[in-house]
Amino acid sequence: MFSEQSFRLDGKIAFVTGASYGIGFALASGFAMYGATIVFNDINAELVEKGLAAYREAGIPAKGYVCDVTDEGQIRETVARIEKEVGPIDILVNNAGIIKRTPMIEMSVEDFRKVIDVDLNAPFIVSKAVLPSMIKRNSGKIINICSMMSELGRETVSAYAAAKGGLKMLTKNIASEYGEHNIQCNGIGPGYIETPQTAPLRTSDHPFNKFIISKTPAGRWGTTDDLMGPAVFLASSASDFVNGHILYVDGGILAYIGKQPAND
Ligand code: NAP
Ligand code: GCO
Repeated sequence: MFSEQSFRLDGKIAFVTGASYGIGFALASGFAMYGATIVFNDINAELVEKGLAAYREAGIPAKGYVCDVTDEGQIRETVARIEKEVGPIDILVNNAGIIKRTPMIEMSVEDFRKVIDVDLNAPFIVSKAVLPSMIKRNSGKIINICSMMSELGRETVSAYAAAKGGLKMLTKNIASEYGEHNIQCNGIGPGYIETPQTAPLRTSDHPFNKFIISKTPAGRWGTTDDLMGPAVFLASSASDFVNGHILYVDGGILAYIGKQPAND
């Protein structure tokens, strides 16, 4: 029955990948505000220590694990450790991701494969490791961090768009295959958000900066705060009948043809 408690996450354990900083850190912080226990990983000890310090500063008693999300052995071991040391994972956010901006015909196959590995293969690997326990408990939430590039292409991001387009369909497939076990798998598609990943695009002299602002009805870049409420909703029982949906949090980019350039 819906109530004001429906958005609460008390007693839930949330595992957010790649969450030492950036979007992952923000989503985990939002979950903590609503009562969740936070577990995260990152690719090296330095980043995990950086993340632990940031969570401590925010008053969040998070636990951090060092592992590479593309390595199935490391992921299986880490999930087993989390379930032993903290408890069963109720909420999984496949957030860890990379991007390589190179014209496609100049991109090496190795670089293309690396982006696909982190941004698409890893969400498969981590979800595959977490789902059996969710099935046993007949309950679970998986949130995949998609992108504008799940729907749109642009120059230099062929590998990233291919991965994020695939992640949209992996999200729908997990929803289809495991929905009968009261598991909801949805995506969040952030627009253009101010994080280290987009920092190169936000320099004052970069034409992309003005371009994005002209393409966004909200007339601004998004912040990680803009993503926290949608993530809490998808992690909570308030969204128990939302499944296979990609929630675009983009200030309206996907709805908008773009502002007409001023007559110079
Ligand atoms: P970010 O600042 O680059 O953070 C990504 C995190 O994932 C970093 O901590 C990164 O570690 C970690 N990571 C990368 N590869 C990993 C691996 N193999 N194993 C474990 N951790 C790994 O990115 P962000 O901007 O916060 O984006 C987070 C997610 O949102 C990504 O999936 C991204 O594609 C997506 N997204 C971002 C935007 C945006 O505008 N920023 C918009 C839409 C979607 P390192 O520091 O070592 O790389
Ligand atoms: C880019 C940006 C985008 C954002 C995001 C948009 O180079 O176009 O990095 O890909 O990161 O994915 O939703």
